Amino acid sequence: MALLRRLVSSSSSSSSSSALLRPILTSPLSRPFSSDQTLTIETSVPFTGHKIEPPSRSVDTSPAELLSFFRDMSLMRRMEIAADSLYKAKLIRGFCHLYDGQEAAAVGMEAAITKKDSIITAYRDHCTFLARGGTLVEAFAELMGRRNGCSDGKGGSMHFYKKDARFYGGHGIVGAQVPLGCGVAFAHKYLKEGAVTFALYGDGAANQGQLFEALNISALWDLPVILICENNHYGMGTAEWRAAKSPAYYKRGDYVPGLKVDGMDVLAVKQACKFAKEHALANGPIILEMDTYRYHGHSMSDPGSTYRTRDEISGVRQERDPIERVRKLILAHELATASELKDTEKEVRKEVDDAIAQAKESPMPDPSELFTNVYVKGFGVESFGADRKEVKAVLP
Ligand SMILES: Cc1ncc(C[n+]2csc(CCOP(=O)(O)OP(=O)(O)O)c2C)c(N)n1
Ligand SMILES: [Mg+2]
Repeated sequence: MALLRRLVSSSSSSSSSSALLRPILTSPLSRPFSSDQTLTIETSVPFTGHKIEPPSRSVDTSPAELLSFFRDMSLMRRMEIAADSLYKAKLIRGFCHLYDGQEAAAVGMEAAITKKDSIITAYRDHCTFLARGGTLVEAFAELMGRRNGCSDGKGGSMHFYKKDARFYGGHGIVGAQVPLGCGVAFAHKYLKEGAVTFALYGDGAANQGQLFEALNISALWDLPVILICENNHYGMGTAEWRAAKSPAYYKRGDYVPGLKVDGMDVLAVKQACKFAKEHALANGPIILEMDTYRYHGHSMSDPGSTYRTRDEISGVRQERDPIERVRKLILAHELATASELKDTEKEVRKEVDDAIAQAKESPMPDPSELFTNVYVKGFGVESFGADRKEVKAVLP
């Protein structure tokens, strides 16, 4: 049972509030807390460190932050479930990897950092985009290949971007985003920005050679990069024990410190990311392994039930679900009633439905856009034959 201490302090929580925050406290005076009061909550599982002393399990939060966590994660869950339906209705085509189950990682990370910091991830990217301040309309329009999408409808599910919030995608080649993230961290250091990069990858990607190469140079140059291994225990249909000699991913950096984190506990994620950011700015890279779970199959072509049991999935839902964990905390501390939380879920549902309707109104990209934003503007690209002598085509 999580330990909650009520502090008398009326100062607001030290973390930045979420981009999606909409307080749902309707009558704060009837509540035992004011919305910005500091609450200190202990994580249910301790952190485990590798070559580093782990941070405290006591996490500072506030009623407003817990309510925003509930709302944000519910919105993400609803978005992913709606994307599943749109895919089945053939309104979304191509690849589509859903994030439901893993929401605490995206939301907790965002609560610990600012938009000066950068994030780069793989193809399971819808919720990270939302957490960075992207809108539901941009997300659904992108999924449906429409012009109002966050990548002008040309990237689809795997290639969400939000450059103004330093979200650099959205990458399909397993592990390839990690060296890119280390490069972004190099830029932060070179430009003396005091910012860090969070480079996310999966347990399957953790076995990729390029990760170790990028980590070596990042450690050598003390780059402010945080490698986050979102360990959902499967790489497509392969369980981690079939793919990894050592599934202790937080230790896999050898000489680089690491931390194992309960990735289903949004407060633990927030604490770990705050700690990692401070560490990375002062000392260079650190690995965070987030122990998490995906409810859906790997992608829409995977029912997700042939390589794991239904009991395993329902067990995680019952015991570790990140949204239910926050709901219980809110109810236990009377920050909102069960019916107010249900109302929030109804609001979220409507918000998602409205966004889908709006996204459907967006036109498809114009055929003249086929090559724009693919190659550097103005450079033009020449396509050669195999002998590099004969120019086959000149692209805009
Ligand atoms: C270099 C490369 N190899 C193989 C693939 C095919 N592939 C796509 S996702 C995936 C599994 C990755 O699993 P993990 O890193 O655990 O991420 P998760 O899907 O669980 O989030 C594989 C093998 C690919 N996209 N790129
Ligand atoms: Mg995985």
